[in-house]
Amino acid sequence: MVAAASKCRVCRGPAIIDLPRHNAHFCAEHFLDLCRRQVMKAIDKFDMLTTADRVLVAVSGGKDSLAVWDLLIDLGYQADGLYVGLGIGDYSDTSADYARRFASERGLKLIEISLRGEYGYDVPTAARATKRVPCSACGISKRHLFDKAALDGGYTVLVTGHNLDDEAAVLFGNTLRWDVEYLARQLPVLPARNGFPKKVKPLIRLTEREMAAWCIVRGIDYIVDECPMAAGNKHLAYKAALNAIETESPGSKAAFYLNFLENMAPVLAAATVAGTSASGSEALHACSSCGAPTTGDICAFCNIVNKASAHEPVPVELVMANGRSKR
Ligand code: Q46
Ligand code: ZN
Ligand code: ZN
Repeated sequence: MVAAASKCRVCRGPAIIDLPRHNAHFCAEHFLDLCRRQVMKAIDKFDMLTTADRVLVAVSGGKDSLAVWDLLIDLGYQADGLYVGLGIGDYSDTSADYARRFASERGLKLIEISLRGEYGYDVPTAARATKRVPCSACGISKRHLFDKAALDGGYTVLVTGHNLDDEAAVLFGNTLRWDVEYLARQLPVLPARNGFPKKVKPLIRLTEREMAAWCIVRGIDYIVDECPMAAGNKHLAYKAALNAIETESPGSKAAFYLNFLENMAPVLAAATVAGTSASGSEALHACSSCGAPTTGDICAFCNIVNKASAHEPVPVELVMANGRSKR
């Protein structure tokens, strides 16, 4: 990860990681300190959490969600985990094992929900039955179940492990299209609204690489493989483009996203309040099937449940093979 002779910026001891955007190297102890400080800074700046909150962390078994759970516990927050079994073949089986092991080794509570066991479908089948791309069916399912679990469990905040790379990639996509509605909503805190819990992203100041390093230094095992259904997802291309820019100009990725939050998000928020954007203008009412907030008669989740649970199970390989041939 770093040249042997490099020294920690703080203690001059042997460094384990170089962080070009900070123009510095760090030893294990001071790297962990830097990560904690970045999380505390994000939490403070956006009023994400207090130690009185009951926090639910959505965990996937990957590095970011396990790292954010670990960081919050380390910083003194009360946080339980939530794992949703998406039924994406071996990937889901393996990722569940990592999430369970992390929780049991630390004596933490992990709530588990199985799409197939409790709702009669999985993500590959939902993609086929609804003719959606897998990430769309998956995202609708996860968002609904995260919200429901947080509200049913009496949690005051739902945490996700989205990091700087994730948020910068989404911002890049929204900016390429000048999608003002999405840009106006791209904030690291969404306040609680009727039927929705408060949602926060404490890792917005830390990168994927830093979260992988956090897990290695802290001895956290996580699923390294990407979800097989992510192949072809535009966000991967946006991340690659941003990484190429970052290599040429360290710090660009953080400046792109964090300066958006600082300089552009307030302008968009003011424009939205003034009524120049249609975002949030559609009235929400209760889904006639599950009661969740929706603009239609039944919500997108119930629509997926209805179609996918009636469909014969579709193996992940089949959806991927068809997806590739269409691209
Ligand atoms: S799990 Fe689901 Fe992701 Fe896999 S199907 Fe797409 S959205 S890539 S975070
Ligand atoms: Zn040091
Ligand atoms: Zn519903």
